[in-house]
Amino acid sequence: MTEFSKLDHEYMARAIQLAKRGQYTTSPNPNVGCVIVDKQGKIVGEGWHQKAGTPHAEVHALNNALKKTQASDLPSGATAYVTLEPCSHQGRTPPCADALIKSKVSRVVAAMVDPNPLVAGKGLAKLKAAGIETQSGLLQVSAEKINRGFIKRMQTGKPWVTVKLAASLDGKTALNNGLSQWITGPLARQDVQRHRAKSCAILSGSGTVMADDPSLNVRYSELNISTDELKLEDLRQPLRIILDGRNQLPTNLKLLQAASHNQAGDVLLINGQMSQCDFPEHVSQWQAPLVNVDGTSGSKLDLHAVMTKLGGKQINHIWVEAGAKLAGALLQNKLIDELILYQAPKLIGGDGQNLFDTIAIQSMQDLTELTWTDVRHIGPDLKMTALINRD
Ligand code: AOF
Ligand code: ZN
Repeated sequence: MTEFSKLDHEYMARAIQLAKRGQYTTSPNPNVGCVIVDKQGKIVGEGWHQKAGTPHAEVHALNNALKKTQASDLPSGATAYVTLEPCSHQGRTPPCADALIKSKVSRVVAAMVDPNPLVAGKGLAKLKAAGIETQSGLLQVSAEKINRGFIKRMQTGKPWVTVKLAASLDGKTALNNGLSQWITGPLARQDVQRHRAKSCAILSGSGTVMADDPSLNVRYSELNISTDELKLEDLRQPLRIILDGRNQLPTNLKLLQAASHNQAGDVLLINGQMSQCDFPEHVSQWQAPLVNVDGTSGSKLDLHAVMTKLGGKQINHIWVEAGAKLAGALLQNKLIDELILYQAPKLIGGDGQNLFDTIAIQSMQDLTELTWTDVRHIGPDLKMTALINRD
């Protein structure tokens, strides 16, 4: 096991902080931060990845160091702390390993190895072969947390799936007549806007969009965010994916209308049969394979195939805002990674709608277990975050 000093931890923590500045903008690329420290332990350069297709974190940090020191070379004996292994491949930009070698850093510390098969250890090996001391694994758990979607897609081909639910204290998402707006308060809805903005795509089902006619977009003013954190011109609208197995969507829905000036993302309709409707340019369709599901009548969209398709479209992180049917189907297919529940201090009673519509289990061994990762107040409501336990 590599030993790291207290200062090593501090510099890497700073690099992770910098990486997070890209959380609204780097997709489908990972969030990466980099700190360059001189022999005396002074930070001489900082950088983070801002947008796919533009320079990586290491290049920004190296340039920043040269600018700050007003020298043509880095001070000798410098260390680079990077939250992800430096890349070794020629992608949209040249390999960062080469840039680090050229800059004559003495040591490179990475928080984690890059799960991208194009890199996967080759970046660190290249640095080592050039005589640079390399280490990996410092603050790895924290570094993994900021790129869960990217890591999952690289390792499995499927996106990370977060399901958002809003319910009353008695766990009901709507009255039994279907009315649900608004159980939770405005601050919870603002928080949802931020999650949407960080996601690559928002997924919903035809039942929900027919009932609520939502826009499923990000509204900059509702993010209540400083321009330091995100500028209006850098806002990305997530792809809006609607599952419509039975081709029942009417064409007059808000999200099927022509989107104006980057106010909403493109729409991908996933259906069991291609619809013959003439949709505006921002709407595309994909016909998913169907499967027979035990215990239900008829066939359903193959949700595993759907996720693999979306992974292939470089979607790292999906934010699901759907009803109990789709949430239940995702749960039964073991496709949910994380759950975010906004719970209002209200009681609905009666036979209001449940969070998940699933077939009844017969044994305690079949129940789904989760691990709470965060609980906090959001205005009058609670926000609870949990990961689904994997066996
Ligand atoms: C980033 N930012 O700071 C680092 C990355 O398409 P490219 O050329 O930008 O390459 C993207 C890949 O580069 C990415 O998947 C990851 O494996 C690696 N490292 N990527 O976007 C960075 N260091
Ligand atoms: Zn790179």
